[in-house]
Amino acid sequence: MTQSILILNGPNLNLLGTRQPEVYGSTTLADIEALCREKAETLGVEIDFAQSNHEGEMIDMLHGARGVHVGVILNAGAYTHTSVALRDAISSIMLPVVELHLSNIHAREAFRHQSHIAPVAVGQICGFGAAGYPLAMDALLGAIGRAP
Ligand code: CA2
Repeated sequence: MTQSILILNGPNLNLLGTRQPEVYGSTTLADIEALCREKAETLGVEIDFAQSNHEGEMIDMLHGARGVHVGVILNAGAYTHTSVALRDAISSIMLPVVELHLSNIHAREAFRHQSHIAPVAVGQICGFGAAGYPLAMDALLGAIGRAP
């Protein structure tokens, strides 16, 4: 059976490409989804590409990933810096999670330097804009032992 990856995007990422292009680029979330679908084809995997502005809904999606997806790529947006609940959800699902950010969160405001996700993620990719998504797909498959 074809392996599947959940690519989950958090709050405000639906607005990509409409505001703050100097920080997040001019690529829209639909462009990023297309990029991920192209990459998925070359890797021979399926993807479920999702976005939610709601913490509880993101937790439900993470819980639902068990037994369906082989791992998760998570851009949790600002919840990265605030949500112990998302961290606990990641710990509970026993699936590899790659933390992803468009911007380099370590080069920005101090409150963005802390991630509740990082300690329970297999790794973090940040600062490469939309190109980080296909990088994260390679990294996740590498982490589960399915090297490109
Ligand atoms: O760099 C990233 O990917 C972030 O996860 C994006 C979050 C931010 O809170 C994190 O610190 C880093 C914010 C996403 C907001 O996206 C917007 C898009 C267009 C206009 C305004 C916000």
